[in-house]
This record gives sequence, structure tokens and C-alpha cells, in this order.
Amino acid sequence: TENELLAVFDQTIADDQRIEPRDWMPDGYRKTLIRQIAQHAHSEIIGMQPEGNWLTRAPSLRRKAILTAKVQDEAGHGLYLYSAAETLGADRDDLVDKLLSGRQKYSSIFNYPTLTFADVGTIGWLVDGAAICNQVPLCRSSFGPYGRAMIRVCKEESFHQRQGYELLTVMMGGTDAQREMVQESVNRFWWPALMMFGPPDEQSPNTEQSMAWHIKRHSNDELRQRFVDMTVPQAQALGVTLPDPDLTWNPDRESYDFGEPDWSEFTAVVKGDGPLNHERIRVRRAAHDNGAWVREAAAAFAARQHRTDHE
Ligand code: FAQ
Repeated sequence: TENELLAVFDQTIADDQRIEPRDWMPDGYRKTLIRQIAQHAHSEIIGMQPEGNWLTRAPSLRRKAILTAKVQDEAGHGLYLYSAAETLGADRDDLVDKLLSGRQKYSSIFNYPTLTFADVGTIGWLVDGAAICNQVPLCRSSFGPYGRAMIRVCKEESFHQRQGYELLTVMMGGTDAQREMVQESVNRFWWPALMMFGPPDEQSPNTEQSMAWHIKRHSNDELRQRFVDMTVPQAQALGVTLPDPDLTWNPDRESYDFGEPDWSEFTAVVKGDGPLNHERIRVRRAAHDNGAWVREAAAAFAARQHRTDHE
């Protein structure tokens, strides 16, 4: 009966074991995972655009090769994540349709422009840094395919974070104009990076249930604090100033106190009114339309293979 199945599910979670696609699971668990995984997949795919815009303008062959590899990795992450969502019964065409019609979200961070090449470094350092901080605990997420996908994703994100930090160290060792370019970029990306962790805990409708199900392992505010504590010494080593006058070491908490992000900006960006929301979806829609012939050709080829196999 349903009650017996629920008891088995609850025990699996209590024992910190994994739920696999073949296992019975409550509808709410399935729905929340599809929501989070799809949103995560969409973020990887839309997240190719801000840095992708610099591929043709990278200042050297080496920087171009690194950036190409990174942007390709993001595409790969999107694909593993869509596959993980499919194991829950989601239909990929439907997920793509929901992204393109604005019915499913993607991370707020990708709605900000990349105005200078320093932004490529800052995205690696701060955006991939925040992504790692959020995703390392997801490797222990209770849903097997999601946790396993996160292991490889996190390894690749670490490389992304390091390439960004290394790029910034090179620029900081350059001319005054290069150092100013880095500082200006960090000023624009710091607060949006803190918003990646989601709303404050008391305004986060999903956290409590997702933590009870061991999908999320930490709350949004816990991870945001962890990110700040990890990043301040890196900023000092780089020689950049984080644009927050309230950022101070608190010896009692053994953590940094920091200012409040502008949550009205966050809400506006998530609702679709950020600087580049329309542009990101326009570009994605055009790419999807331009790729229609590839999907048709692949489907026709698969159907022919299927017929030959059965002859
Ligand atoms: N942007 O109740 P909560 C990357 C939504 S990293 C937009 O706290 P939850 C790598 C949230 O969905 C970025 N929406 O929600 C990369 C919910 O709305 P809903 C992707 C946000 O799920 C680097 C509502 O607000 N990473 O792509 C945001 O418990 C460089 C209430 O929020 C992931 O997706 C936001 N920042 O916690 C790629 C990680 N925050 O769905 C390219 C996996 C919240 O009810 C270049 N996801 N919302 O309509 C998670 O860990 C969680 O989903 C959170 C949100 C922590 C993001």
C-alpha cells in the first residue's frame, strides 16, 4: 500500500541511503527534484552566453582555448542534468519549452552583462566559486542520478574557478588600467554572486522540505556565509576590494559579517526584469530554431537504424 511504500522511502532517507529512479517516491519529492534539476540544467545552458560572447575576442590563443573548453563544459553539464531530470519521468522537449516560454527559471546571475574581458575572470572566480560552494553538498543529494552528476560537474567547476582566478592574478600583475578593469568587474559581480544562493532562509519556501528530504544539505544563508568566508582571503591575495563597507571579521562567530544584498533587485531579475533577461531568451530561442534540422536529422537517422535492426 501507499503507506508501506512511504515508510520504505522515509527509512531510506533516514538511513542516508539513495533513492534511485526505479524506487517509489512521493509526488512532492519528484516534483521538487524536477524543478531544481531543470532549473539547474537551464542555468548551465543559458550560462554559456555571458562568457561565450568573449570567445571571438579573447586576447590570446591560450585564453581562447581555455574559454572554449569551459563553455563546452557548461553545455555538457546542461546535458547530464537534463538526463537526470528524464530519469524522473520529465520530457526534455517539455523542459526546453518551459525555459523558452519563461515558465521555468534559470539562475539570476546569467542576466547580467559581460562588459570587459576581466568579467571572464570574475565569472570563473566568483560565479563558479559560488556554484562549487552550492554544489559540493549536492554530491550527497538523496537522489542518485543527481548526486552522481554533481561529482563530475564539481570537478569541472573547480577547473573553471581556477582559470578565472589565474586570469585575474595575471591582470592584477599588469598595468593600472588592467587592475582597474578587474576592480570594476568585481564591483559589478559581487552582489549578484551572493544572490545566486537564493533568498534569505526566512523567505525561502522550499528549503525546509528539501533539507528534510536530503535534497539540499544546507540552507541558502549557510552556504552564502560559507562563500563569503572562503572568498575574502582570496580577494586579499588578489589585491581587490569587495564592494561592501559592512564586511568585517567577527571573532565571536569566527566568520565575516557582511551587508544585505538588494533583495528587490533579486526579485526583479528572477521575475524577468533583469538587465538581459529578454536578450538571453531571444538568443536561446534562435539557437533552438537554428538547431531544428539537427534534431530532425538525428530522429530520422535513429528511426532508420531502428528499422534496420528489426529487419
Ligand atoms: N536565480 O525556496 P528557494 C551554474 C528561486 S550555477 C533564480 O530558496 P530552492 C554554473 C527558486 O527556484 C547556477 N531563481 O528555492 C555555471 C524558487 O522558485 P520556484 C545554477 C532563484 O530551490 C557557472 C524561489 O526562488 N545552480 O549554472 C534563485 O530551495 C558559470 C524560492 O527559492 C543551481 O541551480 C536564483 N539565484 O533553492 C554555469 C544549483 N534562487 O522554483 C555557467 C542547484 C532561488 O519555487 C557559467 N539549485 N530562486 O519557482 C539549488 O541549489 C537551489 O535550487 C537554490 C534555490 C539554492 C538555487
